[in-house]
Amino acid sequence: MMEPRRSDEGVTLIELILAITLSSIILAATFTAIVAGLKNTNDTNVRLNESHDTQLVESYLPQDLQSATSAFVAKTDPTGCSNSGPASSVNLVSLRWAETIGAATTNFAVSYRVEPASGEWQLVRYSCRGSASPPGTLPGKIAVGHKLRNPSSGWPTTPVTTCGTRVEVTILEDSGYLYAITGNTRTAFTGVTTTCPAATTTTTVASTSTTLFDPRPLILEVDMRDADTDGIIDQLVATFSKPLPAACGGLGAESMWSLAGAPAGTTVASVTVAGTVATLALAGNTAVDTALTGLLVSFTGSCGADDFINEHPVDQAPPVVLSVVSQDAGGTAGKAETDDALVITLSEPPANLPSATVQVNESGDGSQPNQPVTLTIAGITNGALPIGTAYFDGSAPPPCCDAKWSNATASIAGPALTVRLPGACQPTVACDHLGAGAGTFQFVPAPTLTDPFGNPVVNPLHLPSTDTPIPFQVF
Ligand SMILES: [Ca+2]
Ligand SMILES: [Ca+2]
Ligand SMILES: [Ca+2]
Repeated sequence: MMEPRRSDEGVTLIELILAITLSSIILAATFTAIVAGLKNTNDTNVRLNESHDTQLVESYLPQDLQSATSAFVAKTDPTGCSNSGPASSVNLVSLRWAETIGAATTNFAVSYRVEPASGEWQLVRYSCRGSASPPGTLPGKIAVGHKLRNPSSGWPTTPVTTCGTRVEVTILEDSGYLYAITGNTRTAFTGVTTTCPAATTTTTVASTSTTLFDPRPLILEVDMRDADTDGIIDQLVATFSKPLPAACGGLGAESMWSLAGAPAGTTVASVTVAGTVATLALAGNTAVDTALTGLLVSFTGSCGADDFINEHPVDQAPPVVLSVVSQDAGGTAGKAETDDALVITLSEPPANLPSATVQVNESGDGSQPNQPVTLTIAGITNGALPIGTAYFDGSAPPPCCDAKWSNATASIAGPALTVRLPGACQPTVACDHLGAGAGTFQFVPAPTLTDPFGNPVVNPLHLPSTDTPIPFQVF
């Protein structure tokens, strides 16, 4: 089975996404999760249920461990969020870390607690994020383990042990099934006094379970999409751990879902269920914003799937090109002059300018009039883009004709990306041979130009339009 992608609270999402980006860099984060202590049981159903829960915990805990830079294992440690959980809950481990995307640092806190709910003891993952440390935002909450033993009865004295970057969490199910999940953290924890544990050994605990438990579908990931690429989020796609009952979709199912931090007027218009996936069509959103960093999704279903609250959706909505404008500061439209600029406005700020200065090239065969000329902006255009003809003076001597600006400035202000020409070009011919060009232009973004979550910028309308060619003079 493929490793389930989980989003969970933005926390883990961020981690997931950054893990993909940084995994090749942060060798220390190299992660191995093992499930140890599998116990023989004669009851196939119990074993299947146990395996299922193991997979659920595995889909969350190891990734949190991989992100974490500090841990707290005291039973009374709070979640690290503004909500400390019910008084009867027992903390197994709290994890904290921070991630920096662009100029913003976000602090994360996750707590795994054993607490009573729905007539059983559950392993509940609290998570929250925010600019404060520790974050005090509304916590997300999801049950990742069911049918656990009462924490006051029979659990290991020290269910969480650490050694360097290795953390092992032992969980005791009500059936007597005892298992451990081990992961490696990015850096060795501070503030953890537990000494290195002995290697995990298989443990058999007397069974107390008399009721088989059928695990319900549990949320693995919520994705946020802009299906028609108009810059407005219009769809949420929720993936669960197992197929959803029919009652989770269709008429009335939209009332099970609630949104926080969505643009005014946004509602869930309909829910379509297919297998493990619920697709929510949104209505009423008019905000051009493919980031929606404050959006939280909650599910309180009566359809037979596990509830969750305050899930940060995974951003799968690419930045959309809304406009492309050429600014002629030098006075001759179509001729590259000092302070001329190209301004590309997007539905969200791009995350990764190649640098504050970029190389701009105008290339073409100017030895003859009206030959096609191309524009290349390193890291911003997808290679050399045609910009029309007659940008060069055909009287220029050979070799002809490339003009380069190696120190053009690139800057981002909100969703606007501006590339501005410096004074002097570096020609293979004299810059005074540059003439005024004319033609049509279509901006094709470099695939490396993305939002913070790696979605490449798209130009679905091919602005400025060349589908219906219009005159567009660059610079
Ligand atoms: Ca849309
Ligand atoms: Ca986005
Ligand atoms: Ca100009």
